[in-house]
Amino acid sequence: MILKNVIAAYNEAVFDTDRDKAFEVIHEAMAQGLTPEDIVFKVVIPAMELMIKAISEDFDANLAQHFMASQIASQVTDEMVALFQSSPETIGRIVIGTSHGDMHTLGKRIVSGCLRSLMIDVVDLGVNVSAERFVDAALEHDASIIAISSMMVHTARSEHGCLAVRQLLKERGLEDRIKIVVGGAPYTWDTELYKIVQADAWASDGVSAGKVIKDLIVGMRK
Ligand code: B12
Repeated sequence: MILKNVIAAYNEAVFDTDRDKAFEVIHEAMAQGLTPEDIVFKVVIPAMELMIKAISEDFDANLAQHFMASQIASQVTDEMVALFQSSPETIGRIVIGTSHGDMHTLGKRIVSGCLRSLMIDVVDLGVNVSAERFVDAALEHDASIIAISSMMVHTARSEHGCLAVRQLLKERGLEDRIKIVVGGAPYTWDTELYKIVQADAWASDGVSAGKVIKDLIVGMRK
């Protein structure tokens, strides 16, 4: 099955919200030589983008279909990222989660997968994570980065989100030891937003997140 056919068959399965078919297409593609990285970056993410385009034309009408499609994409991504190629040495450890009040999971999962493939240890705290939990978990796991995913403007700007994490780091004297990286749609819409919410850095996707995080970790070691 060549890539073009895999993409067409996977898109059709996702638009039909046929989970079993989507997995069948992916497994067949892998049997024929596509790597897990190819599947996430060349098949799953472009299909998500198509779906996002469709939903932006009629959000309410497509919401249920889109939710199902997101679930399929999340499940496929989870299976694939566990199989990403990796080298033996880890660079550092981060905790990641979706900010307080925010239930969007897919971006975070993709970022986690990319980071793991770049040999960054990732502790996933899930969705709707409070500021206290981010900081406590970073200490518990000896992580040097707190990565916060926010898909909605109000959760990105919320006083319970990144701003509260910054406040806690200040109060506990942890700012030299733990840095904050943010990402998600609101930050791509306003590339200065990360400064307003007092993060140390932001990244637009999983691959650039890897670079930004690696630079921060190396910077802290100097
Ligand atoms: C899928 C989706 C949903 C799904 C979520 C399913 C799931 N399991 O995740 C469902 C249907 C459940 C949903 C619900 C809602 N949604 Co919604 N949703 C979306 C949609 C269409 C796509 C998000 C997505 O999955 N993108 C695909 C992934 C791959 O991309 P990504 O998340 O951007 O992630 C990439 C980067 O941003 C970055 N990144 C992401 N996180 C991080 C973190 C770090 C640290 C870094 C460095 C980088 C990074 O890397 C990722 C990989 O490249 C967006 C529209 C959009 N254009 O984004 C709306 C959108 C985010 N949703 C929106 C809204 C309003 C809602 C609801 C309130 C709807 C409702 N009325 O109930 C609820 C909120 C529920 C809640 N409390 O969280 C709005 C937010 C509007 C705003 N201005 O804030 C949007 C923008 C739609 C719109 N245009 O109005 N949603």
